[in-house]
Amino acid sequence: MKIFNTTKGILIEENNFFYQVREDWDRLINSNTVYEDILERIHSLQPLTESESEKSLNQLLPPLKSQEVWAAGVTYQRSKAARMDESGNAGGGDFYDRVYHAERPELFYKSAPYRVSGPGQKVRIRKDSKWNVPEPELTLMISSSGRIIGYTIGNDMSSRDIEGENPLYLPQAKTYDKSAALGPCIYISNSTLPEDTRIELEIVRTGKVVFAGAVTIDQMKRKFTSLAEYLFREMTFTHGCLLMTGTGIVPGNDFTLMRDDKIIISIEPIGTLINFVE
Ligand code: DO4
Ligand code: MG
Repeated sequence: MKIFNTTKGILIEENNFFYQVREDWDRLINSNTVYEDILERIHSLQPLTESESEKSLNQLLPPLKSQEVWAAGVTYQRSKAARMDESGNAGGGDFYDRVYHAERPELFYKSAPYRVSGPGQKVRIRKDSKWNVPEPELTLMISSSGRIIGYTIGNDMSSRDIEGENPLYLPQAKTYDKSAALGPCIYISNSTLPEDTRIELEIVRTGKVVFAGAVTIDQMKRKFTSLAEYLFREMTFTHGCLLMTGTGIVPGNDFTLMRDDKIIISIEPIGTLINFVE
């Protein structure tokens, strides 16, 4: 089942049929039984026509309302290697190696909901940065009781020169207007995602693919449940929250994003998130 947030309200896709649900996003999404709750409700609803659902799907919003966005870092070997490389001169390399092997994960605040870009919207690179990449990340939707109830796709836009200069600059490298993109929906199922779930990234510049990469989630060092457990240890999330789980795809050191680049992130069965660089 997929739950889309649109300018016209909430849209549910189940078995290739689309339904409009009149409900507040925060109330609908923040339930450990959201899958069962919705199944029960849509039985009494009339599916939308093809043109009605197409119209709503053209007006997608990021799949959140009051939820904060958090992120985990250095959860894949590739991320560890890239950070150690970029921060070598600042003496920060060792921190990344240590956090990769430590029991406690790296967790950081990524975005307030109003700074998040949705499907088709612009993401930004900072004006005071010269080295920027998208980070394609499987993102967990977690209920206020700490339970993982669904998945979406996240882009954790990052300024590599700023975080590489000094690890203490991480919040500036990671958190600024339109530095987070999420979508296209919250995917909900009563089973967990298969180990061989692939995260794919493609970056297109003036019609040409200038970077492509992929990783499977079994390459991740940590368990999703453990990340959620650490996040909820000393914090309450009244409306639940979203947690990006780290990147396993980092372009080579000679790559930086440019204005108008198209960033395409796909994770089946969730879908594809497309954004453009402002
Ligand atoms: O520690 C720096 C950030 C790591 C990160 O965002 C990632 O691994 O995805
Ligand atoms: Mg990241």
